[in-house]
Formats: sequence, structure tokens, C-alpha cells
Amino acid sequence: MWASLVGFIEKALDRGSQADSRIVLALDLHCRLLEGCQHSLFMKIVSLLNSLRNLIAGVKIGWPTILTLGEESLYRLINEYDWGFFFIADLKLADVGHINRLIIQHMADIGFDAVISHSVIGREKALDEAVSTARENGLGILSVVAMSHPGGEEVLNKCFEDNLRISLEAGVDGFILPATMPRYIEIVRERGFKGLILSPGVGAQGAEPGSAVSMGADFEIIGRGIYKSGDPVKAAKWFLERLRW
Ligand code: BMP
Repeated sequence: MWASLVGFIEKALDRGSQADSRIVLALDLHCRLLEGCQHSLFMKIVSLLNSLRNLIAGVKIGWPTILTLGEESLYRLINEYDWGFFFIADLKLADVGHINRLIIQHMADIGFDAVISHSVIGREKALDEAVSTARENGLGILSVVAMSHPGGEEVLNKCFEDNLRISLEAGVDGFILPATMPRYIEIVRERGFKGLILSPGVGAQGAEPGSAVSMGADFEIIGRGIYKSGDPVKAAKWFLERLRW
């Protein structure tokens, strides 16, 4: 069932154990086009990642950074430094199949190891196509099954069971599940899911570091708690003490 078991899942777990870290940095640093600071942002990110080299397992890059840097700079960022991290493109795909296909091909060209898709889009001509495109291009694929913010409970998280079923049937490598609502993580593990679970919501959104892992998550996703802190290395070390492999 887990067709890419020796692909992204293994790569992520290997890296986590080797780095002795369950931290995935959420990289959402950005600047506006008219500010003309794309180059300085690139250098700032290189310096940040360098300083976190031995503290984090992977990097999840979100829309703000993807838009600011653009494809060419992202390609350089991921490929021209020997980081050792795994890189996840967090586009939260939520479109029809052929558009998801095109976007995933772009992410593969840039050098990402995995992509994130919504699952609420359904399987047929949507998530199925995202999964097959990811596989064809050697990428892992993670799906959003429930979200971490309070409004997640209004609609999306009410579809948790359907999102989970759709994701399992489509054969994703793992799930994005909220550290702020750890019961969802617990349910998924209680049902015997062996793939990856990555949990956002730690730090700035209020969840305690280690809380998602104690429910069965493999990694906790931390953004502002690290990159917005006055001393990102000190902050990452603090989180790491609670998130050792
Ligand atoms: P922060 O630690 O700064 O709150 O960042 C959380 C990261 O996780 C962001 O990149 C956000 O897009 C992502 N995320 C989230 O916060 N909640 C979800 O339910 C799903 C996410 O991907």
C-alpha cells in the first residue's frame, strides 16, 4: 500500500534519526516585490539554514518564501548547498488534477523532496493525480487531513474522517495533523497508520513542543518560534531539547 515506503518516508526518518531531531522548520520568511529585497532575503535564509544545520531535520517552504524567491533562487537554495535536510513544498494543493500535476512537476524540477496537498479535494481527478505525479517524479506527498487554527474546526476538520479515508485510499506518504488538536494524531495512530505524521502549531500557535510527538507524530513543524525569535539558534536548541529523536 505504501508504494514509496523506501522513498520519502525512509529519507525523512533517516534524516531525523541521524540529525537526532524531530524539528521541521516552517520557512515562511518573505519580502514584498517593491521592497526589492529578494537577494538579501536569499542570503538571510542561507545564513539561517547554515546556523540550524545540526538542529533541524527538514525544511517546509511555504507560499510567502516560494513567491518571494521564485523558482530559480529556490533551485539554487536547495541544490547548491550540501544541507542534508529534506525539503517540503507547502503549496497545500487544492485544485483539479491537471493543475496539481503541473505544479508538482515544477516542484520536482526545483528539487523538493515532497509536496503537501489538501485531501478535501477528493480522489478522482484530484488527489489521485497529485499522488501519481509525485510518484512519477520521485517526490513524497503529504496530505492535510485537519488544520491547526480554530477555524479549522468550522468545516475542514469536520471532514476529518473523509479526508483520512481519501488520503489512505490515494496512498499518500503521510499526513499534516494539528499539534493544537492532538486527538486527531492519536486517532490516526490508533488505527495503525505507519506513514509519516508532521504536526504544525507548535510554539507561536500555542502547542507545547513534544506534545504532538507524544501522540505519535514523527516531526513537529515550527516556524515563527524559531525564525522570529531574536536568537534562532538558541530557540531551535530549546525546542530540540524537547524534540530529540
Ligand atoms: P508557525 O510555527 O509560525 O505558526 O508556522 C506554522 C506553519 O505550519 C506554517 O507554515 C503554516 O502554513 C503551517 N500549517 C499550519 O500552521 N497549520 C496547519 O494546519 C497546516 C499547516 O501547514
